[in-house]
Amino acid sequence: LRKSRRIPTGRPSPTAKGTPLALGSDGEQLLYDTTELEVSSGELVTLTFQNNSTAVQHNWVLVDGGTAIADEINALALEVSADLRDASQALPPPDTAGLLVSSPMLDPGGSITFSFNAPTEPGTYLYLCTFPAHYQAGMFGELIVTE
Ligand SMILES: [Cu+2]
Repeated sequence: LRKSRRIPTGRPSPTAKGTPLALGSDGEQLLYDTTELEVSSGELVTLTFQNNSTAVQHNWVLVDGGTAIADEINALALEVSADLRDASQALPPPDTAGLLVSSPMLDPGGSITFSFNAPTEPGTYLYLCTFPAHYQAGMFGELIVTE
């Protein structure tokens, strides 16, 4: 596992310019409505994430790799929520190795826009929702970074 790059995590920056990306949760399902996003290496991206559910919370977490690191980070988030006995706190600690970007947990109907720099190394990076059981239900997708 490479050392996590320091990328600001999930801070709203409404004035930041950058390639706009948008995705949401898929209605009431434990899925994203977009399971593939494409960006260029290192470019500034401004992502809007919309929780379209009327009932459950969701977030958007980008990891530095594929399923192995996503599994690990999801498990960490679950531990945090179990310790606090609060599913809405199922977030990976900010300094977690392999964590690139993490939005806050959004309430039903909520949305957030924030900016981050895409990874510089071309490849496929998983994003997932770390609310308990959502990742296992299929709430993940791929960020494709091209040169
Ligand atoms: Cu979710």
